[in-house]
Amino acid sequence: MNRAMELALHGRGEVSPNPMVGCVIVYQDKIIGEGYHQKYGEPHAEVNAIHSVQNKELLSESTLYVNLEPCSHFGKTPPCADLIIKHQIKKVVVANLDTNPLVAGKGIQKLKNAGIEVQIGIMEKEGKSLNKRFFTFMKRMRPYIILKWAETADGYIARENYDSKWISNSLSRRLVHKWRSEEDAIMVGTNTAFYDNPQLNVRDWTGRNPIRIVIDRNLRLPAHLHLFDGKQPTICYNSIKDNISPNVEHIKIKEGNFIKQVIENLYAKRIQSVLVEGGSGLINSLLENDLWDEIRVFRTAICFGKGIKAPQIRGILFDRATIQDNDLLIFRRGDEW
Ligand code: AOF
Ligand code: ZN
Repeated sequence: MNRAMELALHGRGEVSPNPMVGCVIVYQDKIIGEGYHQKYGEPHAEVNAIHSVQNKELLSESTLYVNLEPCSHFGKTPPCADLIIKHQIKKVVVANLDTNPLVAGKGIQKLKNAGIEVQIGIMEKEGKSLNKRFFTFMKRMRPYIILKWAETADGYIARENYDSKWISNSLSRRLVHKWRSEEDAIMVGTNTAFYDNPQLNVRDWTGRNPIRIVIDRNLRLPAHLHLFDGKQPTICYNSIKDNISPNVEHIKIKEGNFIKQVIENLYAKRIQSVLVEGGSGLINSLLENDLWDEIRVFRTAICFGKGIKAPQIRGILFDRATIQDNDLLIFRRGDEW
């Protein structure tokens, strides 16, 4: 199962909004086949693993390990459960049930009905963590939301003039580029877009550029900002107009809870994860509405004395690291699964 999850990770950044799935086939304690879900819309892990087995006659005496329940539905591809049954695989070991309502236990049932021995829950926690984005998307019907900021030792994220230089260091910033490549979208508020003029792309790492999302209720942001350069798909949520132009898609939000509707719209667009890079206004409104899953904070020894207050951290410390003169602290909700 460890190997299956290792394989699954190769799909990172390519399979969303599908989960990352890997599969290993074992005959007499030897791996005879491997595969993983490589790209959204393409064959599932089990199909690739079964196809990789040279001597298909061994399958009826083999065990198949897969980190997600084999699917039972006709989606972009036919059901994996049917393929497993067709090859009369002896035993199937699964980490997590598929919470997609189209599957949700039906895959397991199909296998059992065909007389296949099924074992569920091996490395369940690791599997949930691996596919935290997919499971959150299914359970909470919204993207997995990561809040990120850098703060001084005395709790500021910027000076009064919004200058936020000298908090994070070059290595931390490079790490953020890696993070950008791992999520479907990246989101900033109006002030961050205006004062930092960020490009929100992946320059200091190798990987795919996320969709850029900016909140600009009253359309105050000037068109010359990097965000509107047309180099990446960009969405601007506002209260004024719906419009699609080559450089930016404007989406009008109705009266009511603005940020909640933004997140609902991201779900409707099947954006499975979003990295929120500030500023404090946007992050605070997400925290207040309980719309978050993970907080990643860089903390430096420098003090500003005054400025723009950092949001209040919540959650449970999940991981920490030292990156040159920054401490990196990662918090999670603690009620994920
Ligand atoms: C599996 N093995 O490798 C994956 C599964 O549109 P489709 O056909 O690609 O189906 C997508 C759904 O299938 C996805 O939402 C999830 O429930 C399941 N993904 N299942 O047996 C795989 N990637
Ligand atoms: Zn499948």
